Amino acid sequence: MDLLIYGSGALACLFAFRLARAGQRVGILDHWEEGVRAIQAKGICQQTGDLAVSCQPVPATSSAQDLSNVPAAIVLVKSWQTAQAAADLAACLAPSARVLTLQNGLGNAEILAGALGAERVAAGSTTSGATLLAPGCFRPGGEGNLTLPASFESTRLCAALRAAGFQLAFTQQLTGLLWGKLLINAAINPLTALLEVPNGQILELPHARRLLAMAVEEAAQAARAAAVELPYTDPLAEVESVLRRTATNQSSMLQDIRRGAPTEIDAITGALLHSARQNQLWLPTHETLYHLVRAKVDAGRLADT
Ligand code: KPL
Repeated sequence: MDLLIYGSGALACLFAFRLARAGQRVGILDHWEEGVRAIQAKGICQQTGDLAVSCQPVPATSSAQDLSNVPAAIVLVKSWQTAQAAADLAACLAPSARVLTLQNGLGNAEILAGALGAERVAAGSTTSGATLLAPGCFRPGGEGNLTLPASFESTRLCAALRAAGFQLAFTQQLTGLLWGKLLINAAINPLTALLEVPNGQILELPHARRLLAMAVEEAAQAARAAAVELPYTDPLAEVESVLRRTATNQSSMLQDIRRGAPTEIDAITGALLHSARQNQLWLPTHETLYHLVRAKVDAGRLADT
């Protein structure tokens, strides 16, 4: 195996599919049994319009004990699964292996570094969208940016991503990079999850667009208060551009809510509110979005009982 994708959700399938089609020997590790079983049986399927393209075989397992000496890994599970990912990767990576996390939210790289060593772990950011249609089957939801730490530029992992057609950008400003993605997720994910609309529709709903602008402004204030330099000069224009590029995509938070899965509201909006509070800043729009998402999840649970 050249590369392990940790996860079998929408983005994990997208990355594994593209890398495997480019000739990389990719494997999947995830604890979601249904996803793993579907990939074991049928490989990974990409659905675009009426066209379904399958890529197989893609070796998949739910146990790190099945793997050893893995040379590199990309972590694409939800932020609440990072501690499990860290333990699994510690058990199956080669001593020199590098790990890239492309997860949403803050704090994932720190958890991985705690188990694997800071020198082996790096955090990047992707604004690509993908929707999981069924276990092992995804629909790409728009081409995004893939920005990685400059320290990763000459790794085999980067060469593999380039060969698979990913357009890579590099930065030395890692905190800015992660906050740049945090702001995008904090603006888009709760709103799309609450309104149950695909990303692009936010731009067509005047009141949602107003809320989006308020959320972006508050998140930019929080970044300034934390002395973080965002990787773009006009945050609202950046968020609107992501919404346009991923217009038909369902945000990951909307997909989580629809599946009854835990959301990343704490790693995204919770992390933003936490940072703001530390700098004596009050973010009323995010505070409200946070509680509305939590309330929606609770209401969904109640309806299921
Ligand atoms: O990262 C995303 C997500 O849904 O989590 C965006 C970029 C908003 C794409 O949907």
